[in-house]
Amino acid sequence: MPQFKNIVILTGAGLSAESGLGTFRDVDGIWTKYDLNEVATPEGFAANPKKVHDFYNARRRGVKAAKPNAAHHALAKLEKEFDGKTLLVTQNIDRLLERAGAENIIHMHGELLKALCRTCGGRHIWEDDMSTESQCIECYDNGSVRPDVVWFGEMPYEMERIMEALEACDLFISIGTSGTVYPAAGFVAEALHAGAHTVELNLEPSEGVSLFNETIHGPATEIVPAYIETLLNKK
Ligand code: BV8
Repeated sequence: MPQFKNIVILTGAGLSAESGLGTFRDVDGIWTKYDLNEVATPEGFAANPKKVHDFYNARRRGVKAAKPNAAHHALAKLEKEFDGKTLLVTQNIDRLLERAGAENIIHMHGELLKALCRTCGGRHIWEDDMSTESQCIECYDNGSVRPDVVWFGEMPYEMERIMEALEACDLFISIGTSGTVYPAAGFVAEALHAGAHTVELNLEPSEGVSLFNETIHGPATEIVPAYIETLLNKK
């Protein structure tokens, strides 16, 4: 395997599955229990903000109780020990990569432990339940805050920085994502176009599996630490 110098890693809900956080499209996934149009779109929030707050309050409690698993820790170790550049681009809205010690992370779909104020545009840490009466801690407007997550139909965060990183990378690793949600699902094609080696680490083949040079299937807590060991031990 060649010596890589610039790694971009995309992660999805499968990375946090073994920490007890639900995935979306697996057999008992979140979107089998909730209609995403009602709880993960601006229109759904406008129609019934209480329903959306209840949905995210339950997930926020789960995120706070969850612990990083061996895959999160392996990614933090890669970031520390790899003698090149690494960028973690996560679709997940938990903070398990940070809690495992990773630092260079882009939360392209936002963060559940942050609030976004629709009045002043302020973003700040928010770890408690949120409601239609919650007050923005910056402008003190009541009822103006929403979870700082990217809903369907909204532009993911830091897309320019992500595209630049994909153009410059020589290794693209996709972990725990079904490859169904765009623009994230299109990143592997960008990396391939940039000449990167592409690797899928997932429980089962994703929708984009044919675009990966290398695919390893199994639970993240087993295949991610093993793959990262090979990367770090490569001479
Ligand atoms: C955009 C955040 C444009 C909140 C999420 C019609 C109208 C509007 C838009 C569209 C449309 N048609 C298509 C679109 C685009 C749309 C889209 O892609 N829709 C899909 C459904 C077709 N995308 C968007 O709307 C995006 N925005 O396009 O904006 C725009 C342009 C200009 C100006 C303004 C706007 C925004 C998408 C972001 C939506 N937000 N979530 C929240 O989390 O509640 S999406 C949601 O899906 C999560 O973020 C999640 O991370 C993401 C992707 O899912 P995965 O992470 O892949 O999870 P999934 O369950 O699917 O798969 C898990 C995988 O893990 C599986 O493969 C499984 O095998 C594996 N696994 C399970 N266990 C393990 C495991 N692997 C390893 N180990 C295990 N133990």
